[in-house]
Amino acid sequence: ESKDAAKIIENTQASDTDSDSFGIAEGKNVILISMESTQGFVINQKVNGEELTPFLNSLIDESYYFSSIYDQTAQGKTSDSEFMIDTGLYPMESGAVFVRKTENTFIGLPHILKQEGDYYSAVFHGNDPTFWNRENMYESLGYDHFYAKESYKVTEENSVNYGIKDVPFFEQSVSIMEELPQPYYARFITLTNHFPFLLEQEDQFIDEAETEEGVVNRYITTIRYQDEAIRLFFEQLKEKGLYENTIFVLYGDHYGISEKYDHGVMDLLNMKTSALNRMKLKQVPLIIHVPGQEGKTFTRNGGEIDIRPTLLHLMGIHSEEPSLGKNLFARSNDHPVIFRNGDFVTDKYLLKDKRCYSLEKEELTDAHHCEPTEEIVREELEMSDEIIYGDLLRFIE
Ligand code: GP9
Ligand code: MN
Repeated sequence: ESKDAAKIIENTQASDTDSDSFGIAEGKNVILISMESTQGFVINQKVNGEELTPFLNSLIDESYYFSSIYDQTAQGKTSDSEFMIDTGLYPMESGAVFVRKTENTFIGLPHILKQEGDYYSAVFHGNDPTFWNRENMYESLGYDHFYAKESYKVTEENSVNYGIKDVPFFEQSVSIMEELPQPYYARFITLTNHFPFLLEQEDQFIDEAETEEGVVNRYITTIRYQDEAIRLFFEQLKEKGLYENTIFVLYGDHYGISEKYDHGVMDLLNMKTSALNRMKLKQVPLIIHVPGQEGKTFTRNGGEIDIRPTLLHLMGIHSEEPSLGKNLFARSNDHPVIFRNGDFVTDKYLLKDKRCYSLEKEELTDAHHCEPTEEIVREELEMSDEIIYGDLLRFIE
């Protein structure tokens, strides 16, 4: 068993390719913001003449912005995105790895950062610590502390939908952060922009959209609210002197509008409903900001699984721990972005619901165009599954 394990581990050992940006964030604090249900289409998008994300849009002007990153989560939703970012492994086909595999040995980002730079790791999130079994899984992933609901003053007034609203959440988090040992790796998980996107009038900084889908119309307002909350967070970090020496990674955790409602988005964006456009809506924003840096947009494809190697690259860490992600600064465009159900997208082809499309011709194409890539996809998912089901990382020193 340990021999097979060694082979799989060897096959998944990350190898980084150099680029100019290697090490630009070495030794800095790391702040990750997991933006609830935030899809790529909201970036630089206006509705009724108003920007949906004015702050994120301005941040992008001075950040690395990856505009073609895909949601690769499965049933574990937010927790699957966390899992991919911390481990570089794929989520499970059914159920949530956060719930089912807490007993496994993992080599999470917290472990790597602790080892390489004595980082302190913490997660901040206003929901119950038991949600997605986070309290247990964070321990397996190597976190030092989880600031969950009981770390916040949560009242009826400062809550909506799942819990504390993003503005008070960030505000209260900043006071906790002043006490954190540095350098730190801290993840903040927003909550207000969660289905069914409820928001009181006083928090609506933009009018609802006017599509025939109420879910989409409300989504606009909670997206705009989240943007404001993040703007205030940055402002407070600057005031406390916590901004300059930090690298920020902001990403959408997964879709917000499910396919059932996406005709409303198509309507909002004047798009026609097609497999290709549906796949486009699976994009989530990824923004990496290092204070003082010049903005640059990368349109090449990638997925959430690629965030970990990209971050390690910027931090100047050549990690050889198993990972299925690729450094986005060097990722080759013909390597597929893999979805848990076996679908994929490359620069030329899209496999969606087992049907093969040519992106160039924007139409269905012969299945044989997709077959060689399907094989790569199967192998990659299989390696990830073997590591998870076999608990193979326990064989690593
Ligand atoms: C709950 C929040 C939302 O704490 O992270 O979870 P989701 O339903 O998006 O997976
Ligand atoms: Mn979520």
